[in-house]
Amino acid sequence: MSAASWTVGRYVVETLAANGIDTAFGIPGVHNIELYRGLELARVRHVLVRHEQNAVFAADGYARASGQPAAAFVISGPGVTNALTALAQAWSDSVPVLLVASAPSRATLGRGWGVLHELPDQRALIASVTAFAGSARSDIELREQLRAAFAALRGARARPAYLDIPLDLLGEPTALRAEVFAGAAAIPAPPQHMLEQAQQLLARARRPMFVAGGGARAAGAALRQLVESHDGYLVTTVAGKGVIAESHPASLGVSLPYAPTQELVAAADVVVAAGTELSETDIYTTTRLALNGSLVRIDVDEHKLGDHYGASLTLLGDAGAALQWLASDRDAARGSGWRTAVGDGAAHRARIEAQLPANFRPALAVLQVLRESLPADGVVFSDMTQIAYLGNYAFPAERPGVWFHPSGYGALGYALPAAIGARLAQPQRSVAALAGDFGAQFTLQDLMTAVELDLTVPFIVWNNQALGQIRDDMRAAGIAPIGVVARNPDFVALAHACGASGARVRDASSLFAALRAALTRRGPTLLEVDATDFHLA
Ligand SMILES: Cc1ncc(C[n+]2csc(CCOP(=O)(O)OP(=O)(O)O)c2C)c(N)n1
Ligand SMILES: [Mg+2]
Repeated sequence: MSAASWTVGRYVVETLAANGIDTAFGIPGVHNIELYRGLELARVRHVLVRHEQNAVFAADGYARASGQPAAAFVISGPGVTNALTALAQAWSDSVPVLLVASAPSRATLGRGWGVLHELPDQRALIASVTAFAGSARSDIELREQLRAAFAALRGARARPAYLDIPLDLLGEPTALRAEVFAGAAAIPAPPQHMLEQAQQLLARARRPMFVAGGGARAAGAALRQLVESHDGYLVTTVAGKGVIAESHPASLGVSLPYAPTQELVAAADVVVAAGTELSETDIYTTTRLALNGSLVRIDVDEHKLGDHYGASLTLLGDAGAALQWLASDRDAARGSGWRTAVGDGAAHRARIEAQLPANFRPALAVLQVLRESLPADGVVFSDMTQIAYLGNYAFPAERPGVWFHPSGYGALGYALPAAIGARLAQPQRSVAALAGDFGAQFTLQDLMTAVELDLTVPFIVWNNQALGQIRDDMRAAGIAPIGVVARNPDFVALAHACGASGARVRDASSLFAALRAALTRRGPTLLEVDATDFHLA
């Protein structure tokens, strides 16, 4: 096709490519085929998935692993509604995913004529889980919406964006050409006078505690200096996992859900919470941490600063820049003596681990084997399963970006498609998926995508023959366990039927050997771990 006859569909793809998007996960349909016209010419790779939810989960994994926005292409109506759960997951965890959908033709929109794939208001359905949702009626409007979508994806708090384009518009010729939209402006540090107030609070602190979330992921060096010079502690959320090595003496790891850490946070006289929502899913067991000291919030999201915590001091701006400023105050190196008196991270973790029930040991062993079999920069994508709730804390992370979990929204089925996306984003890194026996079945069909693309992805299925957490919760609540035991497929045979490798393992040394082999084999390997009869050696 000559440049003179670009369609709007091609213009969209060329614009995505010009702005750094090199992969689109999707499923074509008659409504959006015009998006596919330009895919090859625009150097954008298309990855055909087996369900639109998985297109967005894969784009999410791509974005989390690479830090770059990723795209998903879906059709109007069912393509959009299928994608909605995964988009909500990306919203909840602040992941920059762009969903591009078709819409029925302009003349029919909102009229209720019952055209194919009709929704009363497709854009409205999506708008609440995106930072920008546009529905274009002309190429000129589309151009402004693309600009706005990229601004949202690259915003201070990166979040999903959505565009829908009527199918008749997608096929129209346009004189527009791809352009590179201006990059996001650097996020400013909080105002100087606020930083100085935080500095003074910290200078007087006797028992300082730092809490780091995803917004502080890039601030490891500053956080390390701060906890060292103040003899304080650092605890992270899952999104901040590994921001400083979890073996560092000041690190309490991802332990906010555990009583010993909640007690330590309550005993702190200054708590600096940087780039974290401090939400229920960061803490569990409660929606609000008990605090007795002063709370300093640092966040790019103004809304978080005014939430139910009622912070003593709120710093609006980039958490990394703020922490760097605070850490550069060399005179502040006074050493409060708190950590020296109370004990370091390792001693604290020993207290947590002493409280874990004995039946957690097999899961702990599997997490340890996973750590040992993966290279230092290997990545794990986990699902909503008991072993992952434990792994949020217990999987050892010596750097950020090696353990991902669908924390905020908690959507089952996340792990496998997200791992596929991550492996495509970073083919030089080892990527594994970890799911429970029930959650695995939500998105298992995308094993075929990994087979088709020869993706080396070990897929560990933690098979406890139950919806384990729900069963345990029912028992604890005195409810007869109903709907929590499901008949499973023969996972290994199913893997083989898909053309994947597969094996069943029930001891740590076989798991280690199987994982090492899976990490070098072309194509995916499903490893079913027998959780009800697992041997630690
Ligand atoms: C989409 C969705 N539906 C339902 C749930 C509720 N839920 C959370 S965990 C779970 C059971 C998962 O079972 P399994 O994957 O076997 O993990 P286990 O708890 O046994 O380790 C369910 C139904 C959810 N989180 N997401
Ligand atoms: Mg289970």
